[in-house]
Amino acid sequence: MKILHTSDWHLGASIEGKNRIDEQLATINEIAKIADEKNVDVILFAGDAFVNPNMPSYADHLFEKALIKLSNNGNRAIVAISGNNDIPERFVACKELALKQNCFLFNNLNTDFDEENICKDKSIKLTDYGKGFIELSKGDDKIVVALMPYPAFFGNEQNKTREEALVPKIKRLLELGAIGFKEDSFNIILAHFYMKNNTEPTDPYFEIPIEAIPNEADYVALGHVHAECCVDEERHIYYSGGTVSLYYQTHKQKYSVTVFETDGHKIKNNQKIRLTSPKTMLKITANDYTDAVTKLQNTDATYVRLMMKQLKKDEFSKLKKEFSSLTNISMLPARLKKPNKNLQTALNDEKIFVEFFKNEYNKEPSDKLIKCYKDLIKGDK
Ligand SMILES: [Mn+2]
Repeated sequence: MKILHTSDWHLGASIEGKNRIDEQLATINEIAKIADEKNVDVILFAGDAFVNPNMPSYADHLFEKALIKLSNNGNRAIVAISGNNDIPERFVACKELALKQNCFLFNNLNTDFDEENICKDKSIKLTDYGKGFIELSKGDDKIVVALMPYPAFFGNEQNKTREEALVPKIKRLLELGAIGFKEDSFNIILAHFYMKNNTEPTDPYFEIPIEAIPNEADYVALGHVHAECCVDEERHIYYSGGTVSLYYQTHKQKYSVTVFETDGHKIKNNQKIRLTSPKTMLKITANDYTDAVTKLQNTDATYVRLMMKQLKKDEFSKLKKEFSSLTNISMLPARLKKPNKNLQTALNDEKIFVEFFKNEYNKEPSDKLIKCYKDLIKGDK
C-alpha cells in the first residue's frame, strides 16, 4: 500500500492580521497532486490541523475542503488525529460526514463508528477496528493504525514526575492500540507528541522515550515538531514536519510530505517530497537603511521581519513602500546597538533625551525642549 504522512497544517494561520487562505489552499492542492501522482492509498495526518484553539471559523471550512480534496471522493482513505493546538471536539465536528468520504477523525482512542456511514464500495476500506486502532485493507494488503491523539491529560500532570505519570500512561495507551497489530498487516503508530530528535531542543518533561513504542510497530508517523526529522531510522520513527511557517526565522525552513510503500513489514521507496506552496517568514537584521535595502533586495522570502539597529522616520515609510514583503519592522533595543553598558547606565534621563534628539533630528534640542521633557518625566505637566 502507498502511504503519505503529513502533519501540523495549522489551518487558520495568519500574518500580521491578514489571512493566508490562498497559501493554505495551494498547499492542500499541492499535497493532493502528490497523492494523485504517487497513487497514494492512505494519508496519515499526525495532528495540529488548526493554528490554535482560537482559530478563525474559516479554518473549519479549510479542513473540510482538505478532507474532500485529499480523499478523492473516498477513493483514498485519510486517518487523522488531533494535536495540542486543536480543540478536540472541534477536530471531530464533521466526523460522520468525513466517514462517508473514507476519512477517520480521532480526538481520543474511541472508535465508535456509525456503521451506516462507513464506505463499503471503495477499493480501500475499513476491515477491523477496536479501542485505539483501525485496520484498512486494499485487496490482500492490510495496514493497522494505532491511534495516539495528543492526550488531554498532558496538561494535568505537571506536578508529578514523568516516571510516575506521563510515560507509563502513554506506554499503556500505545500498547492498547498495538493489540490491533497483526502478523500479516503493516503496523503503524500515528501519534502527536514530543520525541527526542535532531532539530528541536529537548523537552525533558514531555519527552516520550523510544522504549515506550511497541516493538511490533513497522512505522511511527509523528506530528508536533514542525521540521521534518528522523527520531530513529532503524525503527522508522519520523516527523513529517509541518506545512506552514508560523514564526519569523533566521533561516528558510523547508516543507515536505513523506511518501512510502509498504512491503510486508518493511518500507520501501521512502521519499520526502518538497512542497513549494508554503511561504517563508524570515527575520533579517540590518544596521541601517542602505543595509536593509540590500538585504531586502537579496531575499525571496514572502514575509520579512526587519530588525533594525537604526532607522529614521522617512526611511521607515520608504522601505514599506518599496518592499511589499516587509510585514514587520522592529527596532533593536539600544543596549544591542551599543554594547558599552557602562556608558548607557552613566547617562541620566536628560543625556539620553539629548542623544535621542540628536540622532533623530541631527541637531541639539533647545533648552526649552529639554526643560519640557524633564517636567514631563517628573510628571509636573
Ligand atoms: Mn503540536
